[in-house]
This record gives sequence, C-alpha cells and structure tokens, in this order.
Amino acid sequence: MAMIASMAQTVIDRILPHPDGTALVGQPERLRQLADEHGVVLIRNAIDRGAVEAVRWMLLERCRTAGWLKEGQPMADARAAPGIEIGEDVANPVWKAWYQSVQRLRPFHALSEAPVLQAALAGILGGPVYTHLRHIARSIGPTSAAWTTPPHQDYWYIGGTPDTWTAWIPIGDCPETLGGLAVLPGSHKRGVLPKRRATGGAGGLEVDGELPTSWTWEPLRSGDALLFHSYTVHQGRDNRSQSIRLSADMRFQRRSDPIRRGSLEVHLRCLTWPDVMVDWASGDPLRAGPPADLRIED
Ligand SMILES: O=C(O)CCC(=O)C(=O)O
Repeated sequence: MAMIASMAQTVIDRILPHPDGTALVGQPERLRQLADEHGVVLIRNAIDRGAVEAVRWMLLERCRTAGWLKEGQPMADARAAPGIEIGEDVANPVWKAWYQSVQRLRPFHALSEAPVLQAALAGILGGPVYTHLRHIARSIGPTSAAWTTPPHQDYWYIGGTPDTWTAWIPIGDCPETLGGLAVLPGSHKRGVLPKRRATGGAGGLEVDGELPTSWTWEPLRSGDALLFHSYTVHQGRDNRSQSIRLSADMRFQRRSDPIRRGSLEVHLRCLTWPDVMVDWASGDPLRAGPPADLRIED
C-alpha cells in the first residue's frame, strides 16, 4: 500500500441538511430553482434500492476476493479485515484488480440510467441529458483519514461544460460513522477556485484558501443520490467505522453542451471499453457510444 501522510477532512463547524429536491422531481422549474440557488440537491430514492443493494453485493464479493473483509462476519456488514488500508490506490495491484472487476459490472454502470435520477437531472439541466461514460466506484476503508477526498471542485477534473452535475451515490446505507460526502452550499457561485496539491485522498488537489465552515451533510440510504454542480466545493468525510464505505460518482450534462473526451473513457483508463463490455449482450443499449453530434473537446 502507498503510504500517505494522514490527512483528515477540513474543519466542519456546522452541519446543515442538504437542500431536498425529492418532492420536486415532477416540478422541473422549482427543482431547477433549488439547484441554481444552492448548487446541491438531495434526491431520496432516486434509484431503485434493490438495484443498488444488488450492486453492493457484487462489490462486496470482490472485496472478499481482495482479502479486505473480516472473516466470520456477515458480508452485508462490510466489516474490514483488521489493519487493512483501503482507498483509491492505482499503484496497488490488489486495488487495481478490484477496480477492473467492478468496472466490468454492467449493473454498476446501469445505476446511472435510473428513471427518477434521469428525470431529476433533466429538470435541473433544463433539457435532454447526456450521461458521461466515466463512472467512478469508491471503496474507503476504516482509519481512512489518509484517503479522505479533500475539498475540491469536480470541474478541475472534468472540464467540458461547467454545467455538469455529479451524482454521489452511496452503495449501501451511509450513516454518520461511515462519513460520506459533505458539500459547501452556494459555492458554485464562486467560479473556478484556486487549487494546490493535496497530500491524500482521490484526485490529489484541494482548494487553496479559506473556506466557510458550515457544510451540508446528512445520513444517506441506498437509492439516494446527492447531486451537485461541477463548481460546488465538496469533500469526503472520514470513515470512522469498522466497515468499508462503497459509493459511486456519475456525471451528467446537457446533450447540447461540450464534453471533454476524457469523460467518455473508462475511469483511470484501467481498461478499454471492449474489455469492460466483453460479457455484455451485443444489442445492449449501454454499449452505444456517444451520439454523432455530441460536441467532444480535447
Ligand atoms: O466519495 C468520496 O470520498 C469523494 C468523492 C468525490 O468527492 C468526488 O468524486 O468528486
């Protein structure tokens, strides 16, 4: 495992609930207003809970193969093996094999197509949605401070249109002890913020400068989706439990807006798409590449 100096989450003094758009999915204009105001919207039950739990099971089977689960415990609890450090670690062949086998799971990618999630995004974006292909899965183990994602804007990594929204999707219920994701509401109105190299966590960059200390966070359940704009500052919260936290990041934009080519690749280029889809049915709609008129930028 790579050794990274311990770096926990940035100070959070006050925790507010996320702006909740669940009841507004059928009222796109009101949902868009909420999203424009805060840059973050929680949609409860955006995805069928059973579908998320099925993906959780597949990820946990792969965690067991990786040797990350404590023996003799119910797999559903995701109890981590003692002393194990788990986080995005491309240099670690065990993590890489876990990640490649997760990327090959069609049901994982299919979570992005959930009808309520898509309806919410169509409302927020105000037009037909294009779903990026680079879906991210995250596994964060206990004593994860070194792996906690620092405060950042997704735009730094995604580029393309700033009007890209990320869905952070817990793959399993995410109570306080598991950490999850905290968001700085309204920060999308501050444009692109200065950044510096971070010592840990996914991505390797963090906001350079003082940040307010009131964040939104709340416990999430399988099926919920936390949506935020690509300028919205957010950070992981430390996993203080004994279990592994599993989650996904999926991105969406208006179909008519430009997209950076990297958003169409397999995350971290850990595989090629033909390798990912090798066992998927030939007529599977998820096999379709981007539409010919998508405005792809390098
Ligand atoms: O899940 C996490 O720990 C952080 C995810 C995140 O911030 C991101 O992917 O942009």
